[in-house]
Amino acid sequence: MSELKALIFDVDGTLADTERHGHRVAFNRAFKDAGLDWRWSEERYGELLAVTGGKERMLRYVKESEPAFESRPDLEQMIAALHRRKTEFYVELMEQGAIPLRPGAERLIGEATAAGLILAIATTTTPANVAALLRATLGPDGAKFFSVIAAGDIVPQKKPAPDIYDYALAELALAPEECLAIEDSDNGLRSSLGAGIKTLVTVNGYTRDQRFPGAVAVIDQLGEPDAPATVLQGSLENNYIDLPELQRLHRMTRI
Ligand code: XBP
Ligand code: MG
Repeated sequence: MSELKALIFDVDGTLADTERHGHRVAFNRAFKDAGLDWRWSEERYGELLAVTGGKERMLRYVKESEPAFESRPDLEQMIAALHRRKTEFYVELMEQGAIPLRPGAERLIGEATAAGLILAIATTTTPANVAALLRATLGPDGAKFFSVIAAGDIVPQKKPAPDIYDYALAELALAPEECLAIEDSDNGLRSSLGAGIKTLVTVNGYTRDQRFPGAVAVIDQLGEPDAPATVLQGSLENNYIDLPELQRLHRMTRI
């Protein structure tokens, strides 16, 4: 049994609840800014989250809901331009402090760092978005907590493919058995398990009803001593996630 050496965090939905009031709002602002009458409601966005990656999500939306745009010869450039603008709006929202970290995230980052664990990020979102969130929530050099930030288009295939976790493992020079991933979605879990990494799932409003076969546990939040987590699958010894709990989950459970 390998010792736990690194925690690999997903970002969207895991470190922070960024989708509903962050990414979705930024997409809608970019659409409006470009003179498009596309508008993604909270409910529609929940369906579109089945597709990871902002550009890929917009393409799916065009296919499903705006077929007139599908035949445009410049569709790819149009989507790329919308996505650049969306990233600007998203970074702006983060700079305004629109989205806090989820309960327990900052405490766990501090505890793990103090104990000498390596921290990394494996996310589908654009690197600028991660940087802006970490700056806004953990301070101007919030990124310093993470030895590796694997994000966005650096790999051929986004989650649920394992590529981004494989990339993070290679950068960390660690074996999957030495790591534990923290994810919030079925696509994220498939990605981390695909890379052979044991995974704890913390659900949110968009992912609560998904299924998580193979997760070491599923909880509603990392929790705090005075704000206990609810266990949805598996069991915890404590009622919030701290380092001993993560080490126990990593030791006890097989994929
Ligand atoms: C996050 C995503 C991303 C964000 C938008 O998934 O799917 O597409 O919604 O980011 P995960 P971009 O949490 O599984 O990594 O628009 O920058 O792609
Ligand atoms: Mg996620």
